[in-house]
Amino acid sequence: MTIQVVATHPFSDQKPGTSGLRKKVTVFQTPHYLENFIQATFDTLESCQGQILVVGGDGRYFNQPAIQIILKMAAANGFSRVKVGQNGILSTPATSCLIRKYRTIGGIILSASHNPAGPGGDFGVKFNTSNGGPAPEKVTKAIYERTQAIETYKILDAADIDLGRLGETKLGTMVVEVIDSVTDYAQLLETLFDFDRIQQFIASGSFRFIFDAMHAVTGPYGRRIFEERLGAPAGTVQAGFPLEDFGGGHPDPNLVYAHDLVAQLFTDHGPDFGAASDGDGDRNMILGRNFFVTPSDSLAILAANATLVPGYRQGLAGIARSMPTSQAPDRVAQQLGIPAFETPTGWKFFGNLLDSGQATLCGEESFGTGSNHVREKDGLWAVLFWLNILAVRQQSVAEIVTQHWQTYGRNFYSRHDYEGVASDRANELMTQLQAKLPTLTGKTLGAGRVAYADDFSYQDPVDQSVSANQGIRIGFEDGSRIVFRLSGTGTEGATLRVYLERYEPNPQNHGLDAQVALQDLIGLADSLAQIKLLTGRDKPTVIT
Ligand code: VG1
Ligand code: CO
Repeated sequence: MTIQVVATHPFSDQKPGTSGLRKKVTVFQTPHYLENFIQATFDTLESCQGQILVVGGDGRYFNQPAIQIILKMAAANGFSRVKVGQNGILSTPATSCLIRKYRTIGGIILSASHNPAGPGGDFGVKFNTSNGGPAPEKVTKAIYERTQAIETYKILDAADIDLGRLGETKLGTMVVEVIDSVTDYAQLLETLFDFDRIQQFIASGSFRFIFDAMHAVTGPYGRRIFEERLGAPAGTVQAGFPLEDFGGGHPDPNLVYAHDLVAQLFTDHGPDFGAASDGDGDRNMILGRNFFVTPSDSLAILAANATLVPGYRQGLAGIARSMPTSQAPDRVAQQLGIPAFETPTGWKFFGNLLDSGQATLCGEESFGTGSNHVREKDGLWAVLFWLNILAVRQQSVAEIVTQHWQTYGRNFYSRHDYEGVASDRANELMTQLQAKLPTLTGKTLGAGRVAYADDFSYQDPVDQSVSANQGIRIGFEDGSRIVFRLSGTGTEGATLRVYLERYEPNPQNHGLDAQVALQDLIGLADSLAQIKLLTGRDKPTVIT
């Protein structure tokens, strides 16, 4: 087996976005495209010699061919061992767990999360560093710079590895270790939650739940943990086998894309609890019977109930949320007397807070919740957290949430997405909005006075790095907010995200539909940003 040094040329578009490099599959299939990005990633490491790497993906189309290439490149670059999930399957949180448990130099996750898969769909590459978390901005910047200067990459001339067979194989001098995709991760979760109690709760027969894996990566995890370990009846995990095209669906756990699950929960005789995860297993949606829990409320409720769960019995150090996430978790932090952090969008910004022990729970409005057990958001972890709380409190999801609102008030919240907008239109919208910002503070708009209007800039409290232009926020004196951002995960055109939030202390009004409660802010967002005019759309593509 010989090491080939292949001549290549830079591709101008290899800049990672909110969560790794995402492109159409056909782009990744362009000769040298994947190889360049992988070599650039290896080149930014201090040394690959003798190091261990974790590799896996969400099972989408091109996952296995990409893994074969990465294994041969890892061997040629001097790694001593690669741990790879069986059949190429590793969820994002499971990868994070493995990197930490086996103290590897990092890991590569092949996923475009919930973006559609298949030959005409999307593919993605994420690099996680030795703490198990997504590469911070300084690393993704270095990788990008390297892609712009690359001239050669190294690859071993060898046959493909059988990824279906557990165990070790040699690739040159490197060991490829095909591992069970679930075991290590399931063991970690077992240390955090009261599995016996959840098991009894399920066995009691008074509680029924379903989990929708949406034909994506969490199928094997859900079947092993919920059905085999916790004894939930067969069929609890739906769409539980990963498919290369995710069954033609869009594995984004929200009210729009998880319609099969939603239809089963929004009936009077449906299950008591329903949950779904996304393509790579890091997101979660939580439903009760006829009840939707917003991700922001979910974070707040997990925080408020954390001491009911063994892994968090000793209390929380702090709670961190992304800027567009509602302020509901801040109210819990205040009550608990612990710090609340506000970071830019993307899990990489939680890394330093978790590593330094300042935050225990983190969350994003985009159906992402997690904790210091790994360095990624974790879909199944959130579901188990809820199951543990439900098993202890023996109340319905709706009761738990409405009681939470009675204690803390309700932060009405919604996100309106305008997908597939022409990039120049979206940029114009943001530019004209930016230009208005200095004139807004102190003005009365609708029923409220503007307390601040700015483009969010974050200084990391640990390494002092600054991330500017992280979203336009308009905050009102009563705590209401409108936030505008352009997505950093799409592969076609632009997606405008408008985040709306209003605080309501009065329990008499808590039953309102969020869209009704936020109606004034929705109108205001349009008049401020000229959304209809500039996007040419009269309504959002997706409302969550
Ligand atoms: C979106 C979400 C963000 C999340 C990111 C990755 O980013 O808004 O909160 O961290 O996806 O999630 P953007 O830039 O499109 O708004 V995942 O599940 O794709 O790894
Ligand atoms: Co994801």
